Amino acid sequence: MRLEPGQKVFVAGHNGLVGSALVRELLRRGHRREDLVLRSRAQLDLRRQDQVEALFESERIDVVLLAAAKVGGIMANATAPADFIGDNLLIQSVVLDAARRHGVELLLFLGSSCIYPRLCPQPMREAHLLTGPLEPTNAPYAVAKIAGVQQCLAYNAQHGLRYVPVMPTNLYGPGDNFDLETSHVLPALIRKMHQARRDGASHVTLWGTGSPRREFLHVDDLARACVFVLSDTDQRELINIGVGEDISIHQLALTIKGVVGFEGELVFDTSKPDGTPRKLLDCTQLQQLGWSASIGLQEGIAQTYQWFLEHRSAARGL
Ligand code: GFB
Repeated sequence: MRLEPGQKVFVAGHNGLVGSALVRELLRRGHRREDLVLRSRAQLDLRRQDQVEALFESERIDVVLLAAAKVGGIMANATAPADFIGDNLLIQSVVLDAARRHGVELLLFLGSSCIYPRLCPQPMREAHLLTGPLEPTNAPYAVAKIAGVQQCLAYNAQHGLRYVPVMPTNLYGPGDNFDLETSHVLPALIRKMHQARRDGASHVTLWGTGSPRREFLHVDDLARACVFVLSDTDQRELINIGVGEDISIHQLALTIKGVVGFEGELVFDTSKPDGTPRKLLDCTQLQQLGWSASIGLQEGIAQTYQWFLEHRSAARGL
């Protein structure tokens, strides 16, 4: 089964960074808004089996895009590990179980590049899953996501379904979380540099040494890749989604500094954790299927900064 307009598609987590991008991409590809099943967190608690069951009973859902998850940056993972493993295990097993029992044949599950071992050979291939110890700062989250990947593959094997686990690299874009305690590095640095410029501050403080390397994918590219994989291929196995190159956190900070126009110094607070030394995905499989990212990092940061300026009052964490 492939994703196509006319099907009833449940986008779980449609108000989040990934879910909102998936909705934009579905509409761009000809899906009608009235065919999308969308529920806010206040309307539906995905951790609650009774509520999820009631949704599947009331709507004849054909396809599920599971973009709802408890996510956050390095400090959020460290301070709320129970939520990161507990909420994610609940959400994914409740939704996958309900989907399967209600005859949903096609589902998208989003993992994260932190499921690969901390010292994984770079770039990281799909086959590197479960070949070594995890990064401790996000092990509870990674274990939950690994369970989700395995659950999809097991459902496919046992029930002949197409529950596709995709593995995105670090994401950013419009709708991101700009809360300095819980966000990922890219929105945090946009906000820090913006405020420093506005206040005439002499420096901005970064966490860690600045030497870890990360790969950043614009969420619109991610959404295009996900809809491509479901609509234009028969992929069922785990597949990486990235841009194919990484940069150091220090280089990222210099790029954001240039976009925002902050002219002060960068200071590194080495009492804060670095996390995984490097996370670069090998995207050969996706390229062989015919897809590659198109939004460059400088362009994507400029566009995200513009979004931040226009939505400051509404943006999460502000
Ligand atoms: O984006 P980030 O929080 O997550 O941090 P991870 C990336 C790197 O940026 C780390 C550094 O080395 C941070 O120490 N950094 C520097 C900062 N300044 C800042 C700052 O102001 N805020 C933040 N947040 N970081 C998460 C995982 O790992 O990424 C999750 O914890 C998930 O499980 C997600 O995989 C994609 O890339 O280290």
